[in-house]
Amino acid sequence: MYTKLEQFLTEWKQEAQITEAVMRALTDDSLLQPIREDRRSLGTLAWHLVSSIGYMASLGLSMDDLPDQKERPASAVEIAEAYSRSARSLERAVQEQWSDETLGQSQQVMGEEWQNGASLRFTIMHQAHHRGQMTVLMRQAGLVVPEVYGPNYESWIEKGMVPLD
Ligand code: NI
Repeated sequence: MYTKLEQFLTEWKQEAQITEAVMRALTDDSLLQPIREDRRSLGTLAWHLVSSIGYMASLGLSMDDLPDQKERPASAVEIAEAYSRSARSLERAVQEQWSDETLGQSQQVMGEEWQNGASLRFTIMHQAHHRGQMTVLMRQAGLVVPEVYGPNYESWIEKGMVPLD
C-alpha cells in the first residue's frame, strides 16, 4: 500500500501513460474481440478500466471529469479519451483532497476495512491485470500493442534482435 501521496502520484502517472498508449491502439472493430464466446470483450474490458477509476469516488474522492459509466461508447477513440480524462481526474482528486495522513485511514471496501493507501494500490494492480488481458485480446484482434514494461515483438525485430520465446 502507499504511505506517501507522492509515491502513488508518481506511479499513477507512469501507469496511466502506459494504459493510455494501450487504449489509443484500439480500433472500433477490435472492441468486439471476446475473451471467449459470451464472455467479456476487449471493449468491455477497456470500459471496465474507465469505470474502475470512478469507483474511487465511493471512497469520498470528488472527481470532476468522469463519464457516465452506463454509456459505453462504441468508438475506440471516445473510450481512450474518457480514460485519459478519468485518469487525470483521479490524479487531481488525490493530489488535492488526500494527504499522507489520509492514506492511512480506513474505509469499508467490499465489506472489509481497507486503508486508502491500499485502495490506491489495488487500483493500480487491478488496472495492470485488465490491461494485460487487453493486450492479449488486441493481438488476437490483429492489432500491434504498444510497449508496456519492455520491448514488444515489433521493437525486437526493428532492433535486429530475435524476439524472446
Ligand atoms: Ni475488474
